[in-house]
Formats: sequence, C-alpha cells, structure tokens
Amino acid sequence: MTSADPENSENPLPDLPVLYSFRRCPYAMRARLALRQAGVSVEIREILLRDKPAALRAASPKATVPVLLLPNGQVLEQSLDIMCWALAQADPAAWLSAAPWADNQALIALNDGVFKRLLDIYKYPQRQAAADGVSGTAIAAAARDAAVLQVLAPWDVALRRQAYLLGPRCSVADMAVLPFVRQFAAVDAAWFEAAPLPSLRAWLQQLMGEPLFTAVMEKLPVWQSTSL
Ligand SMILES: N[C@@H](CCC(=O)N[C@@H](CS)C(=O)NCC(=O)O)C(=O)O
Repeated sequence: MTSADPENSENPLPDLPVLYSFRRCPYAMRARLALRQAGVSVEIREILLRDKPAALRAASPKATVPVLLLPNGQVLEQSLDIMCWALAQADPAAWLSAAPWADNQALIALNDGVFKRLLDIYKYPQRQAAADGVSGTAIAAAARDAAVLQVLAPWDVALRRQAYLLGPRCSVADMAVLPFVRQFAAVDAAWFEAAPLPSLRAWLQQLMGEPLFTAVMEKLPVWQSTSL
C-alpha cells in the first residue's frame, strides 16, 4: 500500500474511493466484484491499458489495474488487497470467513501463477509461436491441456463434492478466480462446453448468471480526465 500525495494536482484526494479499472482485466473484475458485494460507493474510472491516464500513473507509478485510491490518500495497488479492503467494510455473504484464509491464499496463488501464465499462452499463442517457431494452434492446445490438468480438473473434482471451490459456501477465492475461468472458457467456448469439466461449468454458469457479476461486467465509457 502506498499513499497519494495530497499536493499532487493530477490526483487531488477524492471524495469517494476511485477505482482505476479495465473491463478485460480479470484482476480488475475481481476487485469490482468485491467492491460491489460490499456495497461500497466508488467512482469507477474505466481506462485503456494502451493509453493510461496520467492520474493513474500519479497514484500508482507501476500503473497496473486495478488501483484503488481512497479519500484518506491510501492507494491499494493489488487486486486481492482491494477485495480484502472492500470486504472489511461489509461482507454480507461472509466470503472472508467461508474458508480458512490460508486455503483462499493457496488457491488464488495457483490461479494468479500457473493458471494465469497458461491462460495468457492459450489466449495469445502467437506470441510464443513466433519465438519458438512452433504452430500457434499446437501451443494453444498444449497450454489449454496443461491448465486443465494442473488446475481446472482438480477444481472440477472439488466442485463435484461441494458447491464452491473451498466448501459449501462461496469464498473470496471463488470470486477471485471467477473472471480468469470465464476468460479461459471464452477462448474456445465450444471446446469448453464439451470439456470433461461438468461441475466447473455449472459453477461458472451459476456465478456468471448472478446479478452481481452481470452488473460489474457492464461496459463503461472510457474515463476522460477533466484536469487536462
Ligand atoms: N498483481 C496485480 C496484477 C494486475 C495486472 O497485472 N493487471 C494487468 C491487466 S490484467 C495490467 O494492468 N498490466 C499492465 C499493462 O498491461 O500495462 C493485481 O493483482 O492487481
């Protein structure tokens, strides 16, 4: 966590928390899920990663999204910190206490590490294909199959015996990984539909059908700074 400089004219301290967000970023979407679940009033500033506003860089020089700028000048630069901050304000379905915190952390680390790396290759195989001189299709299929073997099949097995990834109740981990699994499913929807992951598919469909999810996935216009 860092602090905003109150003298910084790019970023005067806001009245409401400000979230810099990008709809196609799964980290940003997990932050938005928690903020909305907590009922926190927040100004969402939808940005483009290829054209980051100066105010985002001023608040957070590393300039990844999401970034949450609080009225007291605190800046949260990690999506999981934003989720925890939001749920500390209000946690109506007890996502934070649904499962041991260490289990949440382990599952999210697997998602943000191994799974995110394989997801990126699956989504953009041509990046690696150009470097390795191998066909993009083969690289995508290998990444997809590795993701299933190492991550999604074990999650599917867990979901056969329980409604959520860590037990009978929805936890932070379910919501933290949901936007990533959604992206995986969307790369090749027909393949995912037929994949041997029936319980994961049902979990995904159920969560994506909830008003909370559809609300955060609504498209927003790109934020225009008025301070220029
Ligand atoms: N560990 C960070 C990761 C955030 C992240 O990597 N976001 C990506 C977009 S999905 C980003 O902003 N990348 C910077 C860029 O592409 O310039 C978090 O959990 O918030």
